[in-house]
Amino acid sequence: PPGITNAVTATVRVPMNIAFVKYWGKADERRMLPLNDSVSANLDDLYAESTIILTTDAEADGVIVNEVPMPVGEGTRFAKVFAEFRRMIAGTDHAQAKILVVSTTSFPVKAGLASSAAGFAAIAYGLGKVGELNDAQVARLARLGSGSACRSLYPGFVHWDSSKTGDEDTFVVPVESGIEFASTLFAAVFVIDNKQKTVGSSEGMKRSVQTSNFLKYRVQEVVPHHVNLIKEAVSTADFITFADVTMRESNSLHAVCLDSLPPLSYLNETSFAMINAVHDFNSTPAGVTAAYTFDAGPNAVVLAQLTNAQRLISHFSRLPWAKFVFETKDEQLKEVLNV
Ligand code: 2P0
Repeated sequence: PPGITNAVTATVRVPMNIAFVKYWGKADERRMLPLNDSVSANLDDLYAESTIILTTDAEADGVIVNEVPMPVGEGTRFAKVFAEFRRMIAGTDHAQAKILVVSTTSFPVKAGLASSAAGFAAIAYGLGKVGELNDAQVARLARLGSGSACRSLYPGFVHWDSSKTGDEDTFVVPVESGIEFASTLFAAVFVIDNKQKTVGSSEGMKRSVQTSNFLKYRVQEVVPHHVNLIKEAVSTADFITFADVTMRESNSLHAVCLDSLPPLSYLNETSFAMINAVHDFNSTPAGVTAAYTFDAGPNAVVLAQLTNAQRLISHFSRLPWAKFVFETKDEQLKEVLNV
């Protein structure tokens, strides 16, 4: 900003991630520790870009997201992240500086596509650069902003390990061969409804922890089994197992949501039509070649191997309600899809 001279700055870009084994429930709300492990991969075309400025010339901290100033006062997640960052850099030259953040996202935040995860991951990564923090500190700052944000910091598939609870612990780890497997896949994001969700994730997971009996079974039995299966599937490039676990996980999350009281119903009729369309697609002689996953909203993310892109596009183009945007690293495919 004009007039600011005494500053240290960094600009970073961090993608949003989509979970295949879902995080749903906190063991510790203050420290943002999850009840269960989760596994995700980044959608590289959907990213947040943040410029972080540490300066003694500003009067107060400030955050602007897509040109809109955000509240940063006490009780906000920004304030929590900034306070922890200041503890981390106590005693250094920048300890007295104010923090300014200017972020933009490559996707409309209100499209219901991305939670705040990419934004907080970018802020944490940027703060890590200006504050010279280590990876564990950056991941912890991201987690404080938004739990799932900590998974955006590594490429390929990543595993957020709920058993690593110490402040110095490395709790996000890349999955073996995760970069290689991710490079064979693409994601189609189906924007089914772009209205803001009625019950946010944090509130929704709190309700599930308090009221859902099925959540206990999910945390103790279902998730550990799925984590093992999906890590093995990723490292052996076994798409069928990956797809099976991904769809079961999404269904398990939404079963817990319905088992909460009052129930949380994030999926709508079109979401279920989408689920059926993917199972139809998978019941041709080509076998299981696509997988859906839904977060705390009705929009679908469909994963498939690049080799099946054309088949998938022609299958879904026939469905009048299936408007989608593609995410792919494959330049040739981008050209074909005209994205
Ligand atoms: C996930 N979700 O694993 C799950 C699946 C939504 C459904 O993580 O309260 O924004 O900031 O930790 O990370 C969304 O929740 O919640 C989420 P907080 P977050 O991606």
